[in-house]
Parts: sequence; structure tokens; C-alpha cells
Amino acid sequence: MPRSLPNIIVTGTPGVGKTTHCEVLAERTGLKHLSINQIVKDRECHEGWDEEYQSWIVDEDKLLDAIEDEVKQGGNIIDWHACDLFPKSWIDLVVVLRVDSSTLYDRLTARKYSEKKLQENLDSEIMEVLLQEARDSYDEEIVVELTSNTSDEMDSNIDRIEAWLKQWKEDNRP
Ligand code: DAT
Repeated sequence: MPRSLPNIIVTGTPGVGKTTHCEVLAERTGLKHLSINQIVKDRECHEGWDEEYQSWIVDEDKLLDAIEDEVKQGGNIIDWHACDLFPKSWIDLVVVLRVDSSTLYDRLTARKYSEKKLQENLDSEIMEVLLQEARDSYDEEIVVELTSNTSDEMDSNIDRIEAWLKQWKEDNRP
């Protein structure tokens, strides 16, 4: 069944601004902010807690089962630092947020990440790991790279995504 509203992924290295973007977008568009972090925790889609990384070890099959029904209905903004696990057929737009290393360093330091986790995430951002993952997993036309260093950039990103949504609704009118 075709969706009456699209599903958008907002992805990127931790600290790029996914949650901040998703919260504003959800408020402005009425789409639902699907925080995968929260779902993994609340619906126990994990195989336990990784002490070293201070994060849940995600059980991807369980996670997909947990969100399948609501995602298939459409109207979700999926907030997660990975994107290759979601079936292509579920997704209409993939936004990859990017940030300068020095800005990311400051944001992750403020989160008190361990030296190892901090370095791994900085490397991941510099090597464009998430951008590549998005490009490898979805059609090129639906992957958009946006910078998120400043609140002005965030405002313009939100405007762009809103404009995209408006167009999608026009193009997919029943
Ligand atoms: P993520 O969900 O990707 O881990 P976040 O939304 O929690 O990131 O943002 C991390 C921090 O950076 C948070 O304190 C808000 C700030 N931030 C995010 N995007 C920003 C932007 N475009 N301009 C200024 N600050 C931003």
C-alpha cells in the first residue's frame, strides 16, 4: 500500500545534530520523531549494555520487527547513527548531517565521551562513513548531505526538508 506520508531518515555521526533537527522537524511538520535510541532502550531491542562504549548492543532484527508496522504506515522521521539496516522500500529521503571536526570535537567533549569513543567518532566523520553508508544503501537521488555547524545552517536545513515534504505531498496526492 502506498504511504500517504513519507519516511525520512536523519543520520550522521553522533553529535552532528540529528535529535535537534528531528525535534524541530517533528514540531513543524507533524511527522513523528522516531528516536531509535529510545526505542532500542524502551522496547528492549538489544543484547545488553556495552560498558566500554556506554551504549546498547542493538539487535537489528528485533528493532526492525518493533518498528515495522508504524514505519510502513509512513510519516516518520527516523533518528539514528546508522541507516543501512532499514529496507529501501521503507524510505523516501535520507538526510546525512555533516559537521566540521572542531565543532564535533567540542560537542562530543561536552558529552564527556571517552577518549576512544571520541576519536572513533571524529575519524568516522572525517572519513564520511555515514555518507558512504547512505550512498551504498539507497538510490543516489534520495540521499542529501547537509551541514549542521550553526543554528543558521540548521534553520536552512529545516526549511529545505519542509519544502521537500510539501513537494512530496503534491507528487503523491491520491
Ligand atoms: P545527535 O542527535 O546527532 O547526536 P544532537 O542533536 O544531540 O546530535 O546535537 C548535539 C549537540 O550539538 C547539542 O548540544 C545541540 C548542538 N547542535 C546540534 N546541531 C547544531 C547546529 N546546527 N548548530 C548549533 N548547535 C547544534
